[in-house]
Amino acid sequence: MGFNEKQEELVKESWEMMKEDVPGFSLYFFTQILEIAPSAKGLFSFLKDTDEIPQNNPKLKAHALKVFKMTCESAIQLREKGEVVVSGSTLKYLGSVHLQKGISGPQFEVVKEALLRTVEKGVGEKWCDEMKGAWSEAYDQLAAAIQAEMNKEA
Ligand code: HEM
Ligand code: ISQ
Repeated sequence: MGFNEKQEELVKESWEMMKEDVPGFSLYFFTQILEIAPSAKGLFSFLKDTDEIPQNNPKLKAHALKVFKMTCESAIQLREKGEVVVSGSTLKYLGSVHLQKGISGPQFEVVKEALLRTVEKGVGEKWCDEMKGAWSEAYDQLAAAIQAEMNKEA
């Protein structure tokens, strides 16, 4: 399903607000993932040797940033092209990373919920159903593309 300009605008606008505090929101994003699914902790190599979620772990920050950015890109492409186009090699790579980690459908829902909570916190009172819908759609399309790649490879 394509995206309209309003939806793209909403995603871009909220991303601009979140950029102000990338470390903070990365940490919050990750905290939410673990709150919803504590067992996910063991999956992430950068958490293996710690008991706590590191406050300022550069790897965690970089990873979370990529996820946000990709979801944003996904939104922009949905508007421009009507579908998500991640460059072939990136998608292949993401497919294989997540396949190797044994990530499945329900976990994609966990990350989605955590992402939405993070955006909600990030934009404060600007949060609304339309914004939630736009981020949901952008994420779902991106997740579908990754999962399709995973299925191809499996
Ligand atoms: C790794 C994005 C969904 C768990 C990664 C990386 C990216 C990414 C960019 C880093 C690859 C690298 O640079 O090495 C995404 C996106 C998702 C998604 C865009 C959904 C649209 C998920 C889900 C899970 C998950 C649902 C399940 C909890 C992981 C794990 C790694 C990873 C465990 C490896 C981290 C490590 O140990 O280095 N993901 N991901 N991802 N992702 Fe995701
Ligand atoms: C990798 N994949 C999905 C979500 C993530 C959140 C934080 C860090 C890494 C991630």
